[in-house]
Amino acid sequence: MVHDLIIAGGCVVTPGCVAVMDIAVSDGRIAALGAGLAARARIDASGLIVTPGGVDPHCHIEQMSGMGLFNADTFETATRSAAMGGTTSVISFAAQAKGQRLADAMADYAARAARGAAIDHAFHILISDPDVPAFEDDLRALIKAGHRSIKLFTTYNIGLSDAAILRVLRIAGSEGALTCIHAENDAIIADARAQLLAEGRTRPIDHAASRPRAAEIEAVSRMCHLAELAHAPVMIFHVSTREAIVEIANARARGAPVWAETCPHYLFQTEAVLDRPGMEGAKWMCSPPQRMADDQDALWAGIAAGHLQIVSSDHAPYRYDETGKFANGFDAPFPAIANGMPGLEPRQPLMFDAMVTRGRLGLAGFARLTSEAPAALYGLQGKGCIAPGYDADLVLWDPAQSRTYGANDLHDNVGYNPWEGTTIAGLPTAVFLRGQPVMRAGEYLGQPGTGRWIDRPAIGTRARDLTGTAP
Ligand code: DUC
Ligand code: ZN
Ligand code: ZN
Repeated sequence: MVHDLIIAGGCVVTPGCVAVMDIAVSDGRIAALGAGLAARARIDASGLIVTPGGVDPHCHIEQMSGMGLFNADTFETATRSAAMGGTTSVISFAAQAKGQRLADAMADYAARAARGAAIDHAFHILISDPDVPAFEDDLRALIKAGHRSIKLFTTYNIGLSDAAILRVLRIAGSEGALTCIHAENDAIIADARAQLLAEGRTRPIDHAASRPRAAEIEAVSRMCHLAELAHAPVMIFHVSTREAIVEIANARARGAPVWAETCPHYLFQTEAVLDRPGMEGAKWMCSPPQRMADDQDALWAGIAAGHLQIVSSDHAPYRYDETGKFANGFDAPFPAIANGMPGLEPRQPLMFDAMVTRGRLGLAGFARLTSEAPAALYGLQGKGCIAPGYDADLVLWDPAQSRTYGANDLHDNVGYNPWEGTTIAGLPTAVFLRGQPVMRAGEYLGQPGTGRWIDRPAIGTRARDLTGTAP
């Protein structure tokens, strides 16, 4: 058989092995792996590493924040940036405004993504108001239609009560959806914030003290118990502390249906980034905040032990100007500064540098953490693996190339790079989405509107065991 394309002679990361082989692509899918395959076009990948396209299951795109501020990125700019870094699938949020029907929120986000996205995408149903008309009917219908993940908060002005969370978990569990949770204790945060403000401590570095470790630890523990009680799977978002990992590990050991992710800014940054001169620390403000070196060690150990299964970006883009971080003034106190930073583009290069170039858990671990596990756990059909039948979402990496990030060299719409000055070794040199190049040699080749919505007939938490599989 003559295929459309062969990517020849790369070191290919498949679920079973890492070996030099050819990848044959036909009709946008991986048709065969092996040697001596025939095709109409051929790309020489010798000396390169070929991994599955990155799957980023936690990014905020064209979304209104809890503070009522719109993201800096559109679907067009965010997915351009993702593709440039080697990510070919994203899950962002269909965020329900208070009083809005869930079905209307989903229709709005889906239409905007269909127009703008250049890579494939799905949505978490973000619940901010479970008291709207037809809430339960809409939620069940959306899950049945393939939107198989939900997002909720225990804090911010859209945090849900434990009773509401339990109600959502019961629906999600019975319909087959995974519930993602931003887990921080709202009362602990409010108390810490009030004390800091009373002492006149308002700078970006004070944001760290305003989200005490106990806030995460307590809420993670509580959410694990609610998941266990409701027999409903949960994904704990952006774990940052050593103690929260212990809570997750203990819950999993009890058999609770709990999964968890962390993000590059918790693995590679500490709260010291918030203590830059003047207001500059605002660039790195996110919640939970970056922690300590000891927490970084615990996160890596938690990944190695299988307690954490995913590294996402939590891309939450706000410009360092009056449209974003300083929408409430250039001297705004920390509670009035938007939380979040860009991360879609650097996630894969940062993780490749740490895991492959520096050897922390290796190539198989990199592919599993950043592609295979998120695709499997969120049920993204045809994504996350280099194997026959899967979409030909592929990244070619040159392990011999390196770069140092500059001040504004990402392809999003944020205007600053929180990784400025960081050197990464091992760079993506070509990225393919369903067999079509979306980046080659640093040139963006994607097209807005060509990304497709990814159907999710079932979530994969029970289908595959991705835990405890450290190499
Ligand atoms: N924290 C969140 O919970 N969401 C977006 C960004 C952030 O820092
Ligand atoms: Zn969050
Ligand atoms: Zn987030």
